Amino acid sequence: MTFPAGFLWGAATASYQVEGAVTEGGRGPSIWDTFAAAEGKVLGGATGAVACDHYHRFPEDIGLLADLGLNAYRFSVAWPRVMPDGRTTSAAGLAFYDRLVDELLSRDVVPVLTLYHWDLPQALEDAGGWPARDTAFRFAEYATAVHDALGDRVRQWTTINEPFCAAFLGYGSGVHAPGVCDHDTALVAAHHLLLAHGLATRALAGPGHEFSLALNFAPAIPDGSSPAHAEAARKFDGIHNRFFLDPVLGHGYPPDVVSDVAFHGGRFAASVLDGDTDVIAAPIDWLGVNYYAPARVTPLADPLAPSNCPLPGLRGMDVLPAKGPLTAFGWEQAPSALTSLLEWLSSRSDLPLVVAENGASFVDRVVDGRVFDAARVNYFMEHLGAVHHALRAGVDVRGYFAWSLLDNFEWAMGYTQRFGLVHVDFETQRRTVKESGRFLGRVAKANGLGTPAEGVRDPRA
Ligand code: IFM
Repeated sequence: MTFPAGFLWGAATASYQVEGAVTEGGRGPSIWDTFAAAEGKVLGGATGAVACDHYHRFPEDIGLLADLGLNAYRFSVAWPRVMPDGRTTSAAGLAFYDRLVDELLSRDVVPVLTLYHWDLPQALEDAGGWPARDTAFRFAEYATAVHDALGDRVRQWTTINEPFCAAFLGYGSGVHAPGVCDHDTALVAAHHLLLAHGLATRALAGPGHEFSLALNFAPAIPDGSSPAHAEAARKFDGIHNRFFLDPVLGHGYPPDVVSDVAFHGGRFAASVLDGDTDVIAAPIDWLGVNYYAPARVTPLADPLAPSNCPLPGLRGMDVLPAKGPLTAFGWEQAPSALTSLLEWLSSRSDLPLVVAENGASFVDRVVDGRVFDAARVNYFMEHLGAVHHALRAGVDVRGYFAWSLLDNFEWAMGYTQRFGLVHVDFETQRRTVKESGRFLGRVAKANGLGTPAEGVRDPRA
């Protein structure tokens, strides 16, 4: 497999999952600090208070990434570190990211900065959170503050990571912070997250920078070939994928999905004000594609029957248990669905695509100072193969980011799911590079670190 010159080969993390140091440098509390502190919300009562201690150990971590041969690091900025109360900028908070970016550049690693990966300042949640329209405007101010501080060195910007999870898991099923269980509220939150993306993209747009957002896609695979199966797939795909993608591509909310969700009480429709969909369609430069697994769907006899899948408006269909081989999380390994996803996205828009997250949790053991995670090596081999298939079919893929650089705080699952290229012993904070990290680094070094072909933009420039 050869990949295009200039391809971004990276690994990703998110602030709350790795940084720790939740009270240092004046950082304010986030919704995840509050949620994790509440009993029974996170497995084993785990929190991100220490996590990977990346706040103090980032030079070592960036050194590991660079030494592997990767050329890009996708990280997120903690809004409550930069604005402890959600509104007032903290110089100490920004200074941390200043040091982080300088460290990356000194190691020739491209910084790919995500502005929001779920750690909303608690003060803004107290003021209404994402269901409040004002939060979108506060986000644009926060984005501007970060951009003013780092825009001279950071070229690649992602506004929001996986608005699906922030809205539907945070305010719908309640398994993520802030733990609200109300589908109507979740739909309004989703709209405000997309609005926040558009407002920030408009506010920051300018020469020399590239903007994106990262959506998590779950391709719907019908478990049969009847029209009812196709309809089940339409419903799942609609609320999981197109509800977020279509407005960003400038098509507005998909009418079939809007009619599916209408029975929730109509607060969603009322929250979409004139001009909002134009804001959400602010031009971006590439789309971040987060892919882990497809969903196998089957119709129910009664099209109005409740679904076993807790998403707004989903009725008349169920999601079936994943088919093997599975990851430790129980997620299906289906690399070919990644190829079809990339091809489908490319058929819908000319935007360049970056696989912004892809990876798997497995049970890893350190033996004699090494981690032979053969299952994860195989996972990366197959999924890179899938990306390569898409490239050969003419899809414009510009990069691949493994989730994650480090084993880390896996949200409601605490520290029980290890996704890292680097093993972290959470007792000692000792890092051990896994075989999969070496594998990915070897592929990166053998590919795409050269000068882009004529006419191809160098994402690192
Ligand atoms: O850990 C998460 C990440 O924060 C967002 N995407 C999926 C990953 C694995 O669950």
